[in-house]
Amino acid sequence: MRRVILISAASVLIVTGMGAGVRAATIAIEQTALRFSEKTVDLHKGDTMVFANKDDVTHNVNVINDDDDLAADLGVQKPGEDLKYTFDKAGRFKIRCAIHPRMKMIINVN
Ligand SMILES: [Cu+2]
Repeated sequence: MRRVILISAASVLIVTGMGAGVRAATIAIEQTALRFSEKTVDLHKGDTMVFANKDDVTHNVNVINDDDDLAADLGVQKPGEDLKYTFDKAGRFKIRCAIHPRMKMIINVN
């Protein structure tokens, strides 16, 4: 069973694995008004991020690793479309929109 955690500016819900061990989580954030809804998100290895485009414009999420190399180009993301990316490696990742340079956030994977 996978858990979905929605983080929004209004509420931050953090659910940690209890009892039967920690399972990979899915964390959802939104792209709204040409911004990511969180500046920083902390993940565990194996967790999946969902980027939900709530804007009426196309985005293109890039994942950039600590060496400033492109780890993933998630491609064209049309309005209303959700993208998913699973972080299998630890590190600090910069998330950028290739179309809108001011859209930035950080994902720390431990
Ligand atoms: Cu964009």
